[in-house]
Amino acid sequence: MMTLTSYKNILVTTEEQIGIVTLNRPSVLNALSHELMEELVDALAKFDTNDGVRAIVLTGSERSFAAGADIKEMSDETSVSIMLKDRFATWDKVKNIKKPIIAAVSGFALGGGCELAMTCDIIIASETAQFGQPEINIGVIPGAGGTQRLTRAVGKHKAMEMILTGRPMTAHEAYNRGLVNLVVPAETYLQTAKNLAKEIASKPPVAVRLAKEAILKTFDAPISEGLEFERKNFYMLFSSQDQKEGMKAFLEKRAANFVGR
Ligand code: CO8
Repeated sequence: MMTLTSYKNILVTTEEQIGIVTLNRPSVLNALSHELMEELVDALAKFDTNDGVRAIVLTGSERSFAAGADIKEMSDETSVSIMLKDRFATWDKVKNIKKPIIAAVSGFALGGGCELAMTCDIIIASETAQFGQPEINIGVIPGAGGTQRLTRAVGKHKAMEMILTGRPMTAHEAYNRGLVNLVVPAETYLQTAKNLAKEIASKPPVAVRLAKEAILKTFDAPISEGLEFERKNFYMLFSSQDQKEGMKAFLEKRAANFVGR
C-alpha cells in the first residue's frame, strides 16, 4: 500500500493496480463540502491518467460513507449565489471519470452521499448501510442527480416514496431493488470492494474503458444510438494490442498479459 498526494478531507492510496479514495471528515459524517469535492475530483482525475491504476474504490468510514452535501456551507445561499458558484461543475466531473469506480458504502449514504454512490459504477454495501434522499426534510430536493438516478435504479414509485418522505432504505432493501450489487458484513465490505476492483484491474484496460463508456450511454441515448455506439467501441478494440493478446492467449491455452494498449 502506498500513500499519494495528501489532501485535507480525503485519503488517497494505491494497492496493487487499484486506487483507493477514502472520504475523511469524520466530525461531520463525511459531509461533502465544496473543498472535499474539489479534492475528490482532483484525486480521481489523477488516478484516471495514471497507467498504474486500472480501477478505483471510493469509500468513507464504517459509520458514514457521506451524510450529504455540507448543510452548513449551503444554508445561507440564495438561488442566485448558489447558481453563480456553479458547484455542480465539480460534481459533474465525477461522472466523467473513465476508469470504473466501485463505491464501498457503510453507514450513511444520504442526500449527496447517496447521489455520489449512485454516480459510481458498482456499489458494494455493508449490512449497516442506509441509502436515502432526505433533502425534503430540510426544504429542498436532491440536486446532484438523485431524482434521475434513484428513479432509474429503483423505479418511479419507490423513488417517489423515498424522495417525498425522506425515509432511507436499508442495505438489504437496496439490494432487493437493484440499487446495490452486494451486501456483506461490515467487517468485509471494503475488502470485497477491493477484491472486485482488483478483478476488474486484471482485465484489458482499453476494453474496460470502452465497455464502461458504452454502458453509460444507455442513460443518455435511445437504444438504437446506444447499440451503434457499442458496435463502434467493439470495432475499435480490434486495433488494440490487448485484443490480439487476449484472443491469441485463449487459442494457445495460456493466461493473457494485458498491457492497456
Ligand atoms: N452537513 C453538515 N454537517 C453534517 C451533515 C451534513 N450533511 N450531516 C451531519 N453533520 C454533522 C452534524 O451537524 C453533527 O455536527 P456537530 O457534532 O457539530 O453537531 C455531526 O455531523 C454528527 O451528526 P449528528 O449528531 O446529527 O449524528 P446522528 O448520528 O445523530 O445523525 C444523521 C446522523 C441522521 C446522518 C444526521 O446527521 C443527518 O440527518 N444529517 C443530514 C442528512 C441530510 O439531510 N443530508 C442531505 C443534505 S442536502 C444534500 O445532500 C443535497 C445535495 C445536492 C448537492 C449540492 C451541491 C452544492
